[in-house]
Amino acid sequence: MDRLLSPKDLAAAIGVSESSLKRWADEGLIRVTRTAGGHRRILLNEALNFIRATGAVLVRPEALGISGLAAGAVAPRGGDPDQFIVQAVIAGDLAAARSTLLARYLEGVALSALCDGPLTQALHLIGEAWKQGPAGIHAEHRATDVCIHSLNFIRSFLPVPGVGAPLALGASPAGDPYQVPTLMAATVLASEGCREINLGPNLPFAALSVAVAQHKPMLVWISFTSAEAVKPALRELALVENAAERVGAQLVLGGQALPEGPAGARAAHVHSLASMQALAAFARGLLASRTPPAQPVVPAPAAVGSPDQPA
Ligand code: B12
Repeated sequence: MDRLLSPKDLAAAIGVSESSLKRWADEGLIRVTRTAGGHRRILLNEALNFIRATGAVLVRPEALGISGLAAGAVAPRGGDPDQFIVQAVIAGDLAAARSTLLARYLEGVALSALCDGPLTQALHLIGEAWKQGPAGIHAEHRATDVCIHSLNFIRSFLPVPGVGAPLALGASPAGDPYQVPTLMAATVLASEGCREINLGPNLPFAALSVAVAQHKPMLVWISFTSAEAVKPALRELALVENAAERVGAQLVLGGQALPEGPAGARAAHVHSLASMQALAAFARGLLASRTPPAQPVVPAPAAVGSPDQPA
């Protein structure tokens, strides 16, 4: 998202004066670039990070120029926005699903919570529909597509990780056709500051092992959803375990088809986790153990989230 906003655009979007916005920029609270003529400009992603980090309220979202964020496209005020997302995914209403998801993300809700919450709830509910015959199957495909588009939409607004950011790489095993859970893992890890490579569904472990050796990630994830694919995959898991160990990567297993219970004789670098929030917390722990603590660069929410004060 290379779009540039003027301080006036962002000020209008969050209901503060242009002079306050310029002051925050000059104090380094929000990063700006300068035009040839010396005017301040703010990258759209930077503006969204600022809104999310400070808890600023979007009073005129249309000023950001993101189509679909305007009132009417997102959950009506007073309603439960997560249930609005659930219903939008089930109904195949991409515009409503992705806009409300972005609005929730900008309110400060963790992407991992949105994945574990409304997106998964919608897919689980729709999973009952296929039992009622062919009419339900097309709805599964449509809901899957809505989730994929919505996750990629959010992905395009995430902070861009630096070239040196740790890498996470993952997939679903051979015979497992499910696209959403492995995409969720990738997007959640990106939202935690990782570079990510999602190799998608139906990937043989021999191929995953080669990718691990080549890219040397910090973290490898595998998502198991298909009950048929999980048993043969687990018999071959040693291939990926060994590849991960050789490059010093942590291997994280998850998904509804993964058998519950103790990991047995699994190696210390192999972990089973139950949710996207657990994956996010695990990644945060790994990242914190590798990088020095960052200095806060944004003001406390009250300083910019409240209606404007004179500059
Ligand atoms: C969409 C869908 C399909 C689509 C997939 C489209 C696609 N390209 O992705 C299609 C139509 C192909 C399909 C096919 C089939 N499906 Co289907 N499908 C679903 C459905 C509705 C959604 C799957 C999904 O994306 N879920 C969303 C994910 C995010 O939810 P989750 O897996 O619970 O993930 C959470 C955690 O497990 C965890 N997690 C997941 N991965 C990872 C990874 C890591 C690293 C970590 C830490 C955590 C983690 O975090 C997630 C968020 O909280 C499910 C319903 C359901 N309950 O999930 C049925 C479901 C999985 N399907 C089912 C069945 C029976 C089938 C079919 C046999 C018949 C059919 N419906 O046509 C075939 C078999 C396919 C195969 N080869 O295995 C059953 C499986 C029952 C079982 N256990 O055997 C389900 C549960 C439906 C049901 N209620 O009966 N399906």
